[in-house]
Amino acid sequence: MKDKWLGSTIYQIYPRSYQDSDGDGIGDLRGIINRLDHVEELGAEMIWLCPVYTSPNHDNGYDISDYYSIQPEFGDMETMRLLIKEAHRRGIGIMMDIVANHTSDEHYWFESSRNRDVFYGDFYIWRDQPNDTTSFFGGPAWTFDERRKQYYFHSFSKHQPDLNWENPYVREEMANVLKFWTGEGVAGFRFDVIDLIAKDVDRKIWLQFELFEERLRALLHEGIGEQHIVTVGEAGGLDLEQVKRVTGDGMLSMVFNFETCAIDEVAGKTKWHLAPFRPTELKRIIRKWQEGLEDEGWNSLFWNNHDQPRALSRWLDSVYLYEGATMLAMLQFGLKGTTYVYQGEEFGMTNGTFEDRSHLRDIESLRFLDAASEMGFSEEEAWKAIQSKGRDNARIPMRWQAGEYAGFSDTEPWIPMSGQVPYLELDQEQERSVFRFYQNLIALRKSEAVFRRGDFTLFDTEERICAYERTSGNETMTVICNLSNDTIPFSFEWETIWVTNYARPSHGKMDKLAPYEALICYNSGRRK
Ligand code: ISL
Repeated sequence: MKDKWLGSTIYQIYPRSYQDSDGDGIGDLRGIINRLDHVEELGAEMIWLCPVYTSPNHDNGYDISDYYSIQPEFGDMETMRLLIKEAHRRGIGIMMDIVANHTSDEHYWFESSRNRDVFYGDFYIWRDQPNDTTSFFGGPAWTFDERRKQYYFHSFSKHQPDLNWENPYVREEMANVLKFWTGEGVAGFRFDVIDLIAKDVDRKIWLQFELFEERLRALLHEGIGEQHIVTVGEAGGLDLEQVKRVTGDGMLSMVFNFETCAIDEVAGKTKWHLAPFRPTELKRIIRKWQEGLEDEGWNSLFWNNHDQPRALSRWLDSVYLYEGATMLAMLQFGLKGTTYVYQGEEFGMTNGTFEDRSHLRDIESLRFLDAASEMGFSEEEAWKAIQSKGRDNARIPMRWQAGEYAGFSDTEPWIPMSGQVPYLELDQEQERSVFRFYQNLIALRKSEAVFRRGDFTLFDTEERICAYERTSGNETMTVICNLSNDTIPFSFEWETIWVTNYARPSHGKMDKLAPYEALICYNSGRRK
Protein backbone atom coordinates (compact mmCIF):
# COMPACT_ATOMS: atom_id res chain seq x y z
CA MET A 1 0.00 0.00 0.00
CA LYS A 2 1.57 3.23 -1.09
CA ASP A 3 1.80 5.73 1.78
CA LYS A 4 -0.04 8.37 -0.17
CA TRP A 5 -3.19 6.31 0.00
CA LEU A 6 -3.07 5.32 3.66
CA GLY A 7 -5.39 8.07 4.77
CA SER A 8 -7.49 8.49 1.65
CA THR A 9 -11.15 7.94 1.11
CA ILE A 10 -12.53 6.39 -2.05
CA TYR A 11 -15.97 7.50 -3.17
CA GLN A 12 -18.00 4.96 -5.13
CA ILE A 13 -20.27 6.16 -7.91
CA TYR A 14 -22.95 4.05 -9.56
CA PRO A 15 -23.17 6.15 -12.75
CA ARG A 16 -26.71 5.16 -13.70
CA SER A 17 -28.06 6.61 -10.50
CA TYR A 18 -25.79 9.54 -9.75
CA GLN A 19 -26.72 12.52 -11.91
CA ASP A 20 -28.63 12.77 -15.16
CA SER A 21 -27.49 15.70 -17.30
CA ASP A 22 -29.41 15.15 -20.53
CA GLY A 23 -32.93 14.45 -19.33
CA ASP A 24 -33.27 10.75 -20.18
CA GLY A 25 -33.67 9.61 -16.58
CA ILE A 26 -30.28 7.85 -16.63
CA GLY A 27 -27.21 9.19 -14.85
CA ASP A 28 -24.25 9.97 -17.11
CA LEU A 29 -20.62 11.08 -17.24
CA ARG A 30 -21.46 14.74 -17.81
CA GLY A 31 -23.63 14.54 -14.70
CA ILE A 32 -20.67 13.22 -12.72
CA ILE A 33 -18.48 16.05 -14.02
CA ASN A 34 -21.14 18.50 -12.87
CA ARG A 35 -20.97 16.98 -9.39
CA LEU A 36 -17.20 16.83 -8.99
CA ASP A 37 -17.29 19.83 -6.68
CA HIS A 38 -19.40 17.76 -4.31
CA VAL A 39 -16.80 14.98 -4.20
CA GLU A 40 -14.03 17.51 -3.73
CA GLU A 41 -15.92 19.23 -0.94
CA LEU A 42 -16.43 15.90 0.76
CA GLY A 43 -12.67 15.36 0.64
CA ALA A 44 -12.49 12.04 -1.21
CA GLU A 45 -9.36 11.53 -3.28
CA MET A 46 -10.52 8.86 -5.63
CA ILE A 47 -13.75 7.94 -7.39
CA TRP A 48 -14.43 4.28 -8.06
CA LEU A 49 -16.63 4.34 -11.11
CA CYS A 50 -18.80 1.27 -11.60
CA PRO A 51 -18.58 0.06 -15.24
CA VAL A 52 -19.20 2.71 -17.88
CA TYR A 53 -18.17 0.64 -20.92
CA THR A 54 -20.44 -0.32 -23.78
CA SER A 55 -22.81 -2.99 -22.56
CA PRO A 56 -26.20 -4.49 -23.45
CA ASN A 57 -26.90 -3.86 -19.79
CA HIS A 58 -28.31 -7.16 -18.60
CA ASP A 59 -26.34 -6.69 -15.40
CA ASN A 60 -26.08 -2.89 -15.46
CA GLY A 61 -22.71 -2.71 -17.14
CA TYR A 62 -21.10 -5.80 -15.58
CA ASP A 63 -21.68 -7.43 -18.96
CA ILE A 64 -19.17 -5.57 -21.12
CA SER A 65 -19.28 -5.78 -24.90
CA ASP A 66 -16.37 -3.40 -25.51
CA TYR A 67 -13.71 -2.51 -22.94
CA TYR A 68 -12.49 0.38 -25.08
CA SER A 69 -15.64 2.44 -25.56
CA ILE A 70 -18.23 4.15 -23.40
CA GLN A 71 -21.87 3.17 -23.00
CA PRO A 72 -23.71 5.69 -25.23
CA GLU A 73 -26.29 6.35 -22.48
CA PHE A 74 -23.40 7.59 -20.32
CA GLY A 75 -21.52 9.64 -22.91
CA ASP A 76 -18.50 9.02 -25.10
CA MET A 77 -14.75 8.71 -24.87
CA GLU A 78 -14.28 12.44 -25.13
CA THR A 79 -16.49 13.02 -22.09
CA MET A 80 -14.66 10.23 -20.27
CA ARG A 81 -11.36 11.99 -20.92
CA LEU A 82 -12.85 15.23 -19.70
CA LEU A 83 -14.01 13.49 -16.52
CA ILE A 84 -10.51 12.12 -15.88
CA LYS A 85 -9.02 15.55 -16.51
CA GLU A 86 -11.54 17.52 -14.44
CA ALA A 87 -11.25 15.07 -11.56
CA HIS A 88 -7.47 15.23 -11.72
CA ARG A 89 -7.60 19.01 -11.59
CA ARG A 90 -9.36 18.67 -8.22
CA GLY A 91 -6.86 16.13 -6.90
CA ILE A 92 -9.23 13.24 -7.49
CA GLY A 93 -8.18 10.04 -9.25
CA ILE A 94 -10.53 7.83 -11.25
CA MET A 95 -10.66 4.13 -10.45
CA MET A 96 -12.05 1.99 -13.27
CA ASP A 97 -14.01 -1.18 -12.65
CA ILE A 98 -12.41 -4.05 -14.55
CA VAL A 99 -14.53 -7.11 -15.22
CA ALA A 100 -11.93 -9.70 -16.13
CA ASN A 101 -13.80 -12.89 -15.34
CA HIS A 102 -16.49 -12.58 -18.00
CA THR A 103 -17.74 -10.46 -20.85
CA SER A 104 -21.13 -9.85 -22.38
CA ASP A 105 -22.48 -12.52 -24.72
CA GLU A 106 -22.59 -9.69 -27.27
CA HIS A 107 -18.83 -9.10 -27.13
CA TYR A 108 -17.31 -9.94 -30.51
CA TRP A 109 -14.94 -12.38 -28.78
CA PHE A 110 -17.96 -14.41 -27.75
CA GLU A 111 -19.66 -14.02 -31.12
CA SER A 112 -16.48 -15.32 -32.75
CA SER A 113 -16.11 -18.08 -30.19
CA ARG A 114 -19.62 -19.33 -30.95
CA ASN A 115 -18.57 -19.59 -34.56
CA ARG A 116 -15.49 -21.64 -33.60
CA ASP A 117 -13.21 -18.94 -34.94
CA VAL A 118 -9.61 -20.18 -35.02
CA PHE A 119 -8.34 -17.52 -32.63
CA TYR A 120 -11.37 -16.82 -30.40
CA GLY A 121 -12.72 -20.37 -30.39
CA ASP A 122 -10.97 -21.07 -27.10
CA PHE A 123 -11.66 -17.71 -25.41
CA TYR A 124 -14.56 -19.09 -23.33
CA ILE A 125 -15.27 -22.27 -21.43
CA TRP A 126 -17.03 -24.70 -23.78
CA ARG A 127 -17.97 -28.31 -23.00
CA ASP A 128 -20.05 -31.02 -24.67
CA GLN A 129 -21.60 -31.95 -21.35
CA PRO A 130 -22.43 -29.58 -18.50
CA ASN A 131 -22.13 -30.50 -14.82
CA ASP A 132 -24.58 -29.45 -12.11
CA THR A 133 -22.85 -26.22 -11.03
CA THR A 134 -25.29 -23.39 -10.33
CA SER A 135 -24.62 -19.75 -11.10
CA PHE A 136 -24.37 -17.02 -8.43
CA PHE A 137 -27.62 -15.55 -9.67
CA GLY A 138 -29.39 -18.92 -9.37
CA GLY A 139 -30.12 -21.53 -12.05
CA PRO A 140 -27.57 -23.60 -14.02
CA ALA A 141 -24.10 -22.18 -14.72
CA TRP A 142 -24.13 -23.79 -18.19
CA THR A 143 -26.15 -22.75 -21.22
CA PHE A 144 -26.39 -24.59 -24.51
CA ASP A 145 -25.43 -22.57 -27.54
CA GLU A 146 -27.36 -23.53 -30.67
CA ARG A 147 -24.75 -22.23 -33.04
CA ARG A 148 -21.70 -23.95 -31.58
CA LYS A 149 -23.71 -26.93 -30.31
CA GLN A 150 -21.89 -26.89 -27.00
CA TYR A 151 -22.47 -25.59 -23.49
CA TYR A 152 -20.68 -22.50 -22.20
CA PHE A 153 -19.98 -21.71 -18.57
CA HIS A 154 -21.24 -18.55 -16.82
CA SER A 155 -20.68 -17.80 -13.12
CA PHE A 156 -23.40 -15.14 -13.34
CA SER A 157 -26.22 -14.74 -15.90
CA LYS A 158 -26.24 -16.51 -19.25
CA HIS A 159 -25.50 -13.13 -20.79
CA GLN A 160 -22.13 -13.10 -18.98
CA PRO A 161 -20.01 -15.96 -20.35
CA ASP A 162 -16.82 -16.63 -18.35
CA LEU A 163 -13.55 -16.10 -20.15
CA ASN A 164 -11.18 -19.03 -20.37
CA TRP A 165 -8.22 -17.90 -18.27
CA GLU A 166 -6.26 -21.02 -19.29
CA ASN A 167 -5.83 -19.30 -22.62
CA PRO A 168 -2.72 -17.03 -22.68
CA TYR A 169 -4.38 -14.74 -25.24
CA VAL A 170 -7.25 -14.05 -22.85
CA ARG A 171 -4.71 -13.07 -20.21
CA GLU A 172 -2.95 -10.86 -22.71
CA GLU A 173 -6.20 -9.15 -23.75
CA MET A 174 -6.98 -8.28 -20.13
CA ALA A 175 -3.50 -6.84 -19.59
CA ASN A 176 -4.08 -4.75 -22.71
CA VAL A 177 -7.28 -3.36 -21.20
CA LEU A 178 -5.30 -2.21 -18.15
CA LYS A 179 -2.59 -0.68 -20.34
CA PHE A 180 -5.15 1.23 -22.31
CA TRP A 181 -6.82 2.74 -19.25
CA THR A 182 -3.59 3.61 -17.46
CA GLY A 183 -2.64 5.30 -20.72
CA GLU A 184 -5.83 7.35 -20.41
CA GLY A 185 -4.65 8.53 -17.00
CA VAL A 186 -6.79 6.56 -14.57
CA ALA A 187 -5.37 6.22 -11.06
CA GLY A 188 -6.91 2.99 -9.87
CA PHE A 189 -8.57 -0.31 -10.74
CA ARG A 190 -11.24 -2.26 -8.93
CA PHE A 191 -11.21 -5.85 -10.14
CA ASP A 192 -14.62 -7.46 -10.25
CA VAL A 193 -14.83 -11.03 -8.83
CA ILE A 194 -11.14 -11.39 -9.49
CA ASP A 195 -10.86 -14.54 -7.37
CA LEU A 196 -12.80 -16.43 -10.05
CA ILE A 197 -10.03 -16.32 -12.65
CA ALA A 198 -8.34 -19.50 -11.44
CA LYS A 199 -11.18 -21.94 -11.16
CA ASP A 200 -11.45 -25.50 -12.38
CA VAL A 201 -15.02 -25.83 -13.58
CA ASP A 202 -14.77 -29.55 -14.27
CA ARG A 203 -13.69 -30.33 -10.74
CA LYS A 204 -16.04 -27.65 -9.38
CA ILE A 205 -13.21 -25.80 -7.69
CA TRP A 206 -13.80 -22.05 -7.63
CA LEU A 207 -10.36 -21.03 -6.41
CA GLN A 208 -6.97 -22.65 -7.01
CA PHE A 209 -5.08 -20.22 -4.87
CA GLU A 210 -1.53 -20.66 -6.13
CA LEU A 211 -2.66 -20.40 -9.70
CA PHE A 212 -4.71 -17.34 -8.78
CA GLU A 213 -1.65 -15.64 -7.27
CA GLU A 214 0.36 -16.42 -10.36
CA ARG A 215 -2.27 -15.08 -12.76
CA LEU A 216 -2.95 -12.00 -10.70
CA ARG A 217 0.73 -11.19 -10.37
CA ALA A 218 1.21 -11.55 -14.11
CA LEU A 219 -1.85 -9.43 -14.90
CA LEU A 220 -0.67 -6.61 -12.65
CA HIS A 221 2.89 -6.88 -13.90
CA GLU A 222 1.91 -6.85 -17.57
CA GLY A 223 -0.94 -4.36 -17.30
CA ILE A 224 0.39 -1.88 -14.74
CA GLY A 225 4.07 -2.58 -14.11
CA GLU A 226 5.76 0.02 -11.92
CA GLN A 227 3.10 2.71 -12.28
CA HIS A 228 1.51 3.98 -9.06
CA ILE A 229 -2.00 2.66 -9.44
CA VAL A 230 -4.29 1.80 -6.52
CA THR A 231 -5.77 -1.65 -6.94
CA VAL A 232 -8.59 -3.31 -5.09
CA GLY A 233 -9.69 -6.83 -5.77
CA GLU A 234 -13.24 -7.93 -5.17
CA ALA A 235 -12.38 -11.30 -3.73
CA GLY A 236 -15.02 -12.64 -1.40
CA GLY A 237 -13.62 -16.15 -1.66
CA LEU A 238 -10.26 -15.43 0.02
CA ASP A 239 -9.53 -16.17 3.66
CA LEU A 240 -7.39 -13.98 5.88
CA GLU A 241 -4.09 -15.69 5.11
CA GLN A 242 -4.79 -15.53 1.38
CA VAL A 243 -5.69 -11.84 1.63
CA LYS A 244 -2.33 -11.20 3.30
CA ARG A 245 -0.59 -12.89 0.44
CA VAL A 246 -2.34 -11.01 -2.34
CA THR A 247 -1.95 -7.61 -0.69
CA GLY A 248 1.83 -7.95 -0.47
CA ASP A 249 4.49 -6.42 -2.69
CA GLY A 250 3.74 -6.26 -6.39
CA MET A 251 0.18 -7.41 -5.77
CA LEU A 252 -3.07 -5.65 -4.88
CA SER A 253 -3.30 -2.58 -2.63
CA MET A 254 -6.25 -4.21 -0.84
CA VAL A 255 -9.24 -6.49 -1.33
CA PHE A 256 -12.94 -6.42 -0.54
CA ASN A 257 -14.24 -9.22 1.61
CA PHE A 258 -17.90 -9.49 2.42
CA GLU A 259 -18.06 -11.02 5.88
CA THR A 260 -19.86 -8.06 7.44
CA CYS A 261 -22.43 -8.11 4.65
CA ALA A 262 -23.60 -11.56 5.68
CA ILE A 263 -24.30 -10.87 9.34
CA ASP A 264 -28.03 -10.60 8.72
CA GLU A 265 -28.20 -13.86 6.78
CA VAL A 266 -28.76 -17.40 8.02
CA ALA A 267 -25.30 -18.99 7.88
CA GLY A 268 -24.92 -21.63 5.18
CA LYS A 269 -28.11 -20.60 3.33
CA THR A 270 -28.68 -18.00 0.63
CA LYS A 271 -28.53 -14.23 0.99
CA TRP A 272 -32.34 -14.26 0.92
CA HIS A 273 -32.59 -16.20 4.19
CA LEU A 274 -32.78 -13.36 6.67
CA ALA A 275 -31.44 -13.33 10.20
CA PRO A 276 -31.54 -10.50 12.74
CA PHE A 277 -28.59 -8.10 12.94
CA ARG A 278 -26.05 -9.46 15.44
CA PRO A 279 -23.74 -6.82 16.98
CA THR A 280 -21.46 -9.50 18.47
CA GLU A 281 -20.91 -10.95 15.03
CA LEU A 282 -20.07 -7.51 13.63
CA LYS A 283 -17.52 -6.99 16.40
CA ARG A 284 -16.00 -10.42 15.86
CA ILE A 285 -15.49 -9.70 12.16
CA ILE A 286 -14.08 -6.23 12.75
CA ARG A 287 -11.60 -7.64 15.25
CA LYS A 288 -10.63 -10.55 13.02
CA TRP A 289 -9.68 -8.30 10.09
CA GLN A 290 -8.16 -5.47 12.12
CA GLU A 291 -5.92 -7.79 14.11
CA GLY A 292 -5.33 -10.11 11.19
CA LEU A 293 -3.98 -7.40 8.92
CA GLU A 294 -2.21 -5.46 11.66
CA ASP A 295 1.29 -5.95 10.30
CA GLU A 296 0.77 -7.35 6.86
CA GLY A 297 -1.76 -6.46 4.18
CA TRP A 298 -4.30 -3.67 4.23
CA ASN A 299 -8.04 -3.43 4.90
CA SER A 300 -10.71 -1.85 2.76
CA LEU A 301 -13.43 -0.47 5.02
CA PHE A 302 -17.00 -0.25 3.75
CA TRP A 303 -20.57 -1.02 4.80
CA ASN A 304 -22.35 -0.56 1.47
CA ASN A 305 -21.89 -0.76 -2.24
CA HIS A 306 -24.05 -1.12 -5.35
CA ASP A 307 -24.70 -4.80 -4.49
CA GLN A 308 -25.32 -4.36 -0.79
CA PRO A 309 -28.46 -2.78 0.60
CA ARG A 310 -27.68 0.04 2.97
CA ALA A 311 -26.54 -1.00 6.44
CA LEU A 312 -28.39 1.99 7.86
CA SER A 313 -31.69 0.42 6.82
CA ARG A 314 -30.70 -3.19 7.36
CA TRP A 315 -29.16 -3.01 10.79
CA LEU A 316 -30.50 0.06 12.53
CA ASP A 317 -33.76 1.64 13.67
CA SER A 318 -34.88 4.23 11.13
CA VAL A 319 -36.31 6.48 13.83
CA TYR A 320 -32.70 7.49 14.53
CA LEU A 321 -31.51 8.21 11.01
CA TYR A 322 -29.02 10.90 11.88
CA GLU A 323 -27.59 9.14 14.92
CA GLY A 324 -27.44 5.81 13.07
CA ALA A 325 -25.78 7.20 9.95
CA THR A 326 -23.16 9.12 11.92
CA MET A 327 -22.48 6.20 14.28
CA LEU A 328 -21.83 3.87 11.33
CA ALA A 329 -19.50 6.48 9.85
CA MET A 330 -17.48 6.74 13.08
CA LEU A 331 -17.35 2.99 13.56
CA GLN A 332 -15.91 2.64 10.05
CA PHE A 333 -13.64 5.67 9.92
CA GLY A 334 -11.90 4.90 13.21
CA LEU A 335 -10.60 1.59 11.84
CA LYS A 336 -7.33 0.92 10.07
CA GLY A 337 -7.61 0.68 6.30
CA THR A 338 -8.82 2.65 3.32
CA THR A 339 -12.32 4.02 3.77
CA TYR A 340 -15.00 3.81 1.09
CA VAL A 341 -18.11 5.95 0.89
CA TYR A 342 -20.88 4.68 -1.36
CA GLN A 343 -22.83 7.48 -3.03
CA GLY A 344 -25.59 8.81 -0.81
CA GLU A 345 -24.06 7.52 2.42
CA GLU A 346 -22.86 11.06 3.01
CA PHE A 347 -26.52 12.14 2.96
CA GLY A 348 -27.76 9.34 5.21
CA MET A 349 -29.63 7.72 2.32
CA THR A 350 -31.75 4.68 3.06
CA ASN A 351 -32.93 1.65 1.08
CA GLY A 352 -35.59 1.89 -1.61
CA THR A 353 -39.11 0.55 -1.31
CA PHE A 354 -40.30 -2.17 -3.67
CA GLU A 355 -43.86 -3.36 -3.72
CA ASP A 356 -44.29 -5.12 -7.00
CA ARG A 357 -42.29 -6.56 -9.82
CA SER A 358 -42.54 -3.42 -11.92
CA HIS A 359 -40.41 -1.58 -9.33
CA LEU A 360 -37.49 -3.97 -9.73
CA ARG A 361 -34.64 -3.76 -12.25
CA ASP A 362 -31.99 -6.10 -10.91
CA ILE A 363 -31.51 -9.36 -12.78
CA GLU A 364 -30.66 -11.17 -9.53
CA SER A 365 -33.83 -10.06 -7.70
CA LEU A 366 -36.04 -10.86 -10.68
CA ARG A 367 -34.55 -14.34 -10.92
CA PHE A 368 -35.04 -14.87 -7.20
CA LEU A 369 -38.66 -13.85 -7.48
CA ASP A 370 -39.19 -16.49 -10.17
CA ALA A 371 -37.49 -19.18 -8.12
CA ALA A 372 -38.70 -18.14 -4.65
CA SER A 373 -41.58 -20.57 -4.23
CA GLU A 374 -39.41 -23.47 -5.40
CA MET A 375 -36.89 -22.38 -2.78
CA GLY A 376 -39.58 -22.61 -0.11
CA PHE A 377 -40.38 -18.91 0.33
CA SER A 378 -43.99 -17.72 0.61
CA GLU A 379 -44.77 -14.66 -1.50
CA GLU A 380 -44.71 -12.48 1.58
CA GLU A 381 -41.34 -13.85 2.68
CA ALA A 382 -39.91 -13.37 -0.80
CA TRP A 383 -40.90 -9.71 -0.86
CA LYS A 384 -39.53 -9.20 2.62
CA ALA A 385 -36.22 -10.68 1.45
CA ILE A 386 -36.14 -8.46 -1.64
CA GLN A 387 -36.95 -5.42 0.42
CA SER A 388 -34.13 -6.22 2.78
CA LYS A 389 -31.45 -7.69 0.50
CA GLY A 390 -32.30 -6.87 -3.12
CA ARG A 391 -29.54 -5.03 -4.97
CA ASP A 392 -31.92 -2.37 -6.28
CA ASN A 393 -31.99 -0.92 -2.75
CA ALA A 394 -28.66 0.80 -3.14
CA ARG A 395 -29.28 1.66 -6.80
CA ILE A 396 -32.17 4.08 -6.42
CA PRO A 397 -31.24 7.56 -7.66
CA MET A 398 -29.22 10.01 -5.56
CA ARG A 399 -31.36 12.44 -3.63
CA TRP A 400 -29.57 15.74 -3.95
CA GLN A 401 -32.41 17.98 -2.85
CA ALA A 402 -36.15 18.08 -2.24
CA GLY A 403 -38.62 17.62 -5.08
CA GLU A 404 -40.05 14.91 -7.25
CA TYR A 405 -36.80 13.74 -8.82
CA ALA A 406 -34.60 15.15 -6.07
CA GLY A 407 -32.14 16.94 -8.34
CA PHE A 408 -31.15 13.63 -9.97
CA SER A 409 -33.09 14.27 -13.16
CA ASP A 410 -36.02 16.28 -14.43
CA THR A 411 -37.83 13.24 -15.72
CA GLU A 412 -38.92 9.77 -14.54
CA PRO A 413 -35.70 7.90 -13.68
CA TRP A 414 -34.79 4.43 -14.98
CA ILE A 415 -35.61 3.02 -11.54
CA PRO A 416 -38.32 4.59 -9.40
CA MET A 417 -37.28 7.17 -6.82
CA SER A 418 -38.14 5.70 -3.44
CA GLY A 419 -36.80 5.34 0.06
CA GLN A 420 -36.96 7.67 2.96
CA VAL A 421 -36.06 11.29 2.18
CA PRO A 422 -32.77 12.03 3.89
CA TYR A 423 -34.43 15.11 5.30
CA LEU A 424 -31.39 16.19 7.26
CA GLU A 425 -29.53 16.85 4.07
CA LEU A 426 -32.08 19.03 2.45
CA ASP A 427 -30.48 21.91 4.26
CA GLN A 428 -26.81 21.28 4.76
CA GLU A 429 -26.47 24.34 6.90
CA GLN A 430 -28.48 22.87 9.70
CA GLU A 431 -26.65 21.60 12.70
CA ARG A 432 -27.28 17.93 12.19
CA SER A 433 -25.67 17.32 8.83
CA VAL A 434 -24.47 13.84 7.93
CA PHE A 435 -22.50 15.38 5.09
CA ARG A 436 -20.46 17.60 7.40
CA PHE A 437 -19.86 14.59 9.59
CA TYR A 438 -18.28 12.68 6.72
CA GLN A 439 -16.34 15.76 5.72
CA ASN A 440 -14.85 16.02 9.22
CA LEU A 441 -13.98 12.36 9.40
CA ILE A 442 -12.32 12.38 5.99
CA ALA A 443 -10.28 15.44 6.96
CA LEU A 444 -9.26 13.90 10.29
CA ARG A 445 -7.98 10.75 8.62
CA LYS A 446 -5.75 12.85 6.44
CA SER A 447 -4.40 15.06 9.21
CA GLU A 448 -4.06 12.64 12.14
CA ALA A 449 -1.50 9.88 11.86
CA VAL A 450 -3.12 7.75 14.56
CA PHE A 451 -6.04 7.01 12.18
CA ARG A 452 -3.66 5.72 9.58
CA ARG A 453 -1.09 3.88 11.60
CA GLY A 454 -2.44 3.27 15.10
CA ASP A 455 -2.69 -0.28 16.42
CA PHE A 456 -6.14 -1.60 17.15
CA THR A 457 -7.47 -2.93 20.48
CA LEU A 458 -11.10 -3.87 20.95
CA PHE A 459 -12.49 -3.20 24.44
CA ASP A 460 -14.31 -5.89 26.29
CA THR A 461 -17.78 -4.35 26.60
CA GLU A 462 -21.35 -5.53 26.63
CA GLU A 463 -22.52 -6.74 23.23
CA ARG A 464 -24.44 -3.67 22.08
CA ILE A 465 -21.38 -1.46 22.43
CA CYS A 466 -18.42 -1.52 20.09
CA ALA A 467 -15.48 0.42 21.55
CA TYR A 468 -11.88 0.31 20.47
CA GLU A 469 -8.64 2.10 20.87
CA ARG A 470 -6.03 3.02 18.28
CA THR A 471 -2.55 3.77 19.55
CA SER A 472 0.49 5.10 17.79
CA GLY A 473 3.60 6.23 19.71
CA ASN A 474 2.11 8.00 22.69
CA GLU A 475 -1.07 9.01 20.95
CA THR A 476 -4.31 7.25 21.75
CA MET A 477 -7.64 7.60 20.07
CA THR A 478 -10.76 5.93 21.39
CA VAL A 479 -13.87 5.16 19.37
CA ILE A 480 -17.06 4.32 21.24
CA CYS A 481 -20.25 3.32 19.46
CA ASN A 482 -23.62 2.26 20.74
CA LEU A 483 -24.86 -0.19 18.11
CA SER A 484 -28.38 -0.17 19.52
CA ASN A 485 -31.36 2.11 20.04
CA ASP A 486 -31.17 1.54 23.80
CA THR A 487 -29.66 3.85 26.39
CA ILE A 488 -26.82 1.85 27.96
CA PRO A 489 -24.78 2.53 31.12
CA PHE A 490 -21.16 3.19 30.17
CA SER A 491 -18.55 5.19 32.09
CA PHE A 492 -15.87 7.02 30.21
CA GLU A 493 -13.79 10.16 30.59
CA TRP A 494 -12.02 12.02 27.80
CA GLU A 495 -9.50 14.81 27.41
CA THR A 496 -10.42 16.04 23.96
CA ILE A 497 -13.35 15.02 21.87
CA TRP A 498 -12.79 14.93 18.13
CA VAL A 499 -16.18 13.87 16.86
CA THR A 500 -19.53 13.29 18.57
CA ASN A 501 -23.10 12.87 17.39
CA TYR A 502 -24.66 14.01 20.69
CA ALA A 503 -23.00 17.39 21.33
CA ARG A 504 -20.81 16.22 24.20
CA PRO A 505 -18.41 18.84 25.61
CA SER A 506 -14.84 18.92 24.42
CA HIS A 507 -13.51 17.72 27.78
CA GLY A 508 -15.73 15.62 29.98
CA LYS A 509 -17.13 12.31 31.11
CA MET A 510 -20.22 10.20 30.66
CA ASP A 511 -22.03 7.45 32.52
CA LYS A 512 -24.35 6.30 29.77
CA LEU A 513 -24.58 6.12 25.99
CA ALA A 514 -27.71 7.38 24.22
CA PRO A 515 -29.28 5.48 21.26
CA TYR A 516 -26.63 5.06 18.54
CA GLU A 517 -24.43 7.53 20.33
CA ALA A 518 -20.85 7.52 19.09
CA LEU A 519 -17.74 9.52 19.81
CA ILE A 520 -14.12 9.65 18.87
CA CYS A 521 -11.80 11.06 21.53
CA TYR A 522 -8.15 11.84 21.63
CA ASN A 523 -5.90 11.49 24.65
CA SER A 524 -2.19 12.08 24.59
CA GLY A 525 -0.54 9.48 26.76
CA ARG A 526 -1.82 5.94 27.02
CA ARG A 527 -4.81 4.86 29.05
CA LYS A 528 -3.87 3.39 32.40
O1 ISL B 1 -24.35 -9.16 -5.10
C1 ISL B 1 -24.02 -10.23 -4.69
C2 ISL B 1 -24.95 -11.10 -4.07
O2 ISL B 1 -26.16 -10.47 -4.08
C3 ISL B 1 -22.66 -10.69 -4.77
O3 ISL B 1 -22.56 -12.05 -4.58
C4 ISL B 1 -22.09 -10.30 -6.10
O4 ISL B 1 -22.70 -11.01 -7.12
C5 ISL B 1 -20.63 -10.58 -6.10
O5 ISL B 1 -20.09 -9.81 -5.08
C6 ISL B 1 -20.01 -10.18 -7.42
O6 ISL B 1 -20.33 -8.87 -7.72
C7 ISL B 1 -19.77 -8.27 -8.83
O7 ISL B 1 -19.84 -9.05 -10.02
C8 ISL B 1 -21.17 -9.28 -10.51
C9 ISL B 1 -22.01 -8.00 -10.61
O8 ISL B 1 -23.34 -8.35 -10.83
C10 ISL B 1 -21.90 -7.18 -9.35
O9 ISL B 1 -22.62 -5.98 -9.49
C11 ISL B 1 -20.45 -6.94 -9.09
O10 ISL B 1 -20.21 -6.10 -8.00
C12 ISL B 1 -20.99 -9.89 -11.87
O11 ISL B 1 -20.15 -9.09 -12.64
